[in-house]
Amino acid sequence: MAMLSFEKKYRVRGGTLIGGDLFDFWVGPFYVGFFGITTVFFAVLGIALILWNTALGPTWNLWQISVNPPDVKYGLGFAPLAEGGIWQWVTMFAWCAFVSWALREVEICRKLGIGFHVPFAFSFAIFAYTTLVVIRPILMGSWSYGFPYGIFTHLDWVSNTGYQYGQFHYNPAHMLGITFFFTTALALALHGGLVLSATNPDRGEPVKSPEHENTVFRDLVGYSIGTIGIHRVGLFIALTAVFFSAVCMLLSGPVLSEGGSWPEWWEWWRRLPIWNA
Ligand code: 07D
Ligand code: 07D
Ligand code: U10
Repeated sequence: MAMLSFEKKYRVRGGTLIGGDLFDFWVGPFYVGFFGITTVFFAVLGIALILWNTALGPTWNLWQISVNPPDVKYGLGFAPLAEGGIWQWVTMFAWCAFVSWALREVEICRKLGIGFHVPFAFSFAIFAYTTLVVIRPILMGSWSYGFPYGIFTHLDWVSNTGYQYGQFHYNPAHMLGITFFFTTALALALHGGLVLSATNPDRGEPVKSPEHENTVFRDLVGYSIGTIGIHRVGLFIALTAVFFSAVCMLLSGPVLSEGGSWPEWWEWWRRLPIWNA
């Protein structure tokens, strides 16, 4: 996108979190910054370790490559490199790369003088990842509970972990996570559709106003949340989806112990005293 006059004003020094002018410049379209360097540093180290792990065998098939967490017997200690130690280092580097990326977003927002909504949102993704590979394993006493870094193996982990609780769909926080994810898709479809319908008319037709957009929903359901409101609600439902996903995994294991059953959890409902009244 050509934004040359804007870039002249915006591409000036300042706003960095640490390091002052160090790395405070752009390479092509990318802002570099101290945290750009740390992102690249940790990403390259992590990728190198994944390549090394793959070189140890047994396959170079992209779909089957997997960096596996240590065995349960290593608990929360360091495991030998070839037996899960690499997974532990990849986890640290990945986490540092994700946090560096978030801090780079913060610096860019500071330079622009805008809010921190984008890094705030990304921090929820980091929180979900941290829940799965750091917080939950620590609460359960072993790094073995983290998920393996492989395209198909991480799917196996999700499936296996799900079946360890009988029927994972009965996990109430999982239900909330799914509901908010579905709602996010609905809201984005409505928003994308509505904006295009008003602002991208047929050739020769005038572009319509936010009044038209509001009216569609006032006529349809009696209320329009408005043009700023839809972005607030969109951010809220997306972040809430991720938040409840993290909660659903904190409940599965640390609270409802392994081998527990989510369907049985719902017995509290049948045990309510009102049914005996
Ligand atoms: C579109 C933005 C672009 C990002 C992309 C992902 C890599 C990994 C690494 C070979 C929406 C880039 C991928 C860098 C390559 C190696 C070692 C984001 C967009 C295109 N998953 N997951 C995928 C990750 C978890 C689950 C696809 C990452 C949890 C299910 C891709 C993480 C659980 C399914 C992928 C992560 C889980 C997938 C597409 C981290 C619960 C699928 C992702 C770091 C959350 C789908 C084969 C996508 C698939 C899929 C990446 C974590 C479940 C490979 C990086 C453990 C059920 N996951 N995932 O589009 O086709 O995201 O899998 O937490 O069905 Mg996964
Ligand atoms: C963790 C990703 C973080 C990503 C980061 C960034 C890069 C860079 C570079 C592109 C959280 C990575 C970036 C690597 C890439 C470039 C250049 C996001 C994360 C930091 N489930 N389930 C969820 C559904 C079942 C199970 C969440 C649906 C079964 C388990 C969501 C169904 C069983 C876990 C969800 C369904 C089961 C989940 C995932 C339907 C299996 C989790 C979204 C319709 C038998 C996971 C915190 C998420 C979770 C999770 C949806 C079915 C098990 C709500 C719709 C019944 C074990 N499931 N599920 O959390 O909560 O994203 O994770 O059947 O661990 Mg489930
Ligand atoms: C929104 C919006 C809105 C808009 C918008 C958008 C939301 C108001 C105004 C934005 C939306 C879109 C554009 C729509 C599409 C987006 C999605 C569907 C989301 C998913 C996005 C992707 C899949 C793209 C992912 C691409 C990324 C993350 C870029 C990758 C870039 C890099 C790796 C370089 C990063 C630069 C850094 C860290 C700074 C330092 C740079 C250098 C030193 C120079 C570069 C050096 C390198 C690249 C080498 C380093 C190597 C690395 C990191 C490892 C690479 C891996 C290998 C395997 C080699 O609301 O409306 O409109 O537009």
